[in-house]
Amino acid sequence: MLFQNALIENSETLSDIRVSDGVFDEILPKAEPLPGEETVDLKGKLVLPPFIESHVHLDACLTAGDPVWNMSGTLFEGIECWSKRKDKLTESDIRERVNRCVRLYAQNGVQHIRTHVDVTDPELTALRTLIALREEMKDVAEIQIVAFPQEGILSYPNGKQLMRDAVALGADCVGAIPHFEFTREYSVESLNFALQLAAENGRLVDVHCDEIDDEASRGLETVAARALELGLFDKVTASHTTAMHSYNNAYVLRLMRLLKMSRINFVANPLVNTHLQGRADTYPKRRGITRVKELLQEGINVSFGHDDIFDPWYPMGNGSLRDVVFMGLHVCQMMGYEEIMNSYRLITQNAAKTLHISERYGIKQGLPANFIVLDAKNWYDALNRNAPVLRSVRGGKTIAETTPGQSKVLV
Ligand code: 17E
Ligand code: FE2
Repeated sequence: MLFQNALIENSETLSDIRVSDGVFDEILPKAEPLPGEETVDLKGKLVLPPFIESHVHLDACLTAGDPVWNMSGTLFEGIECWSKRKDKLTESDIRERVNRCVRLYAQNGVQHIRTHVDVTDPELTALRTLIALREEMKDVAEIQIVAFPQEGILSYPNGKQLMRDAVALGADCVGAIPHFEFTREYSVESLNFALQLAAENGRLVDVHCDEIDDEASRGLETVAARALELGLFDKVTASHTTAMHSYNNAYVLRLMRLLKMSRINFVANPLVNTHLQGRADTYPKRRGITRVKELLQEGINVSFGHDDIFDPWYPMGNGSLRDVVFMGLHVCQMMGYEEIMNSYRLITQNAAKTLHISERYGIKQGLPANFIVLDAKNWYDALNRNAPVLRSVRGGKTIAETTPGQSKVLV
């Protein structure tokens, strides 16, 4: 099959993309159709590698208000609301919601999802269900699962064993939540345990790290030190790190050296953390987003995630990573021309590094023919006009299509 007239990744010149047996066969300025070859005219639209959701909680998706709404808008009330919902979790309930949510992502051009799944549940119901769905839904999206101890590892009954069980059942990544543990000692011990568990079992790491407006929350330095010492390096990701917003600059200067040496990845969730953070402030109110611009300037990998789709922590969410980038550029003050133009990387190539899939991701000869087509000429245009994803192609097959609406001015 030949996809003609694509503008690949902000290129100003057209390309044709030949796909054979589900793989990118040739990418050329101009290719003649072979006898009998099917052609699709992409009409000079923007083509990107598929969007990657590098941080979401699929087990909790689409549960906002059930059984109670989060009235304060804090992370901690969200955890209490979720704990009530967790009591009613069943396999069929999780299946139905995750199916709807992954399809919502598919409409928006997302083909890879890293989901945190709460394992502070003696039955591990959500984890077992997500592991089954990871296989069943692989034609829609590639799902990566983090064993996420929402209520702590040391501060939850049998927490360490639940983490070990989750890894034995097949979780791809090990999580932790140092800022939620009862004490600083527990916080450090939970991180030592989590990174050691990952190292012993050949898994990735993704820690909910310092998601609090407390400048004394310093799980990050422990994560980075262990990533370096255990040789895990870029297999490790620190998510949220919102306390870094509040760290003093002298400490950040010292920390940055370790962060670079450790080569860990960062995920920021700009929609959700501008909503959850600053809740104990009067005025001025902190934005509570990590130092994205400064990390990128130091050559450290950062991706952006949605975090929530209509759940106890966030009462909105539509599966559009464009909205995540749009918010992130505003709140991180990254509105220079190049910053806007290249910001799709936060939800494509940078997220691929976070998921540790870079070597099999991208629009390159020989790789799986996965790509999306946006109703725009480049990313700046797509972002500014909220252009729909016209088509999502996975393994050479179109798995989602959108027909844009039309509006007219009548005067
Ligand atoms: N759980 C958590 O600890 N932090 C979050 N941002 C979400 C769930 C969404
Ligand atoms: Fe999260």
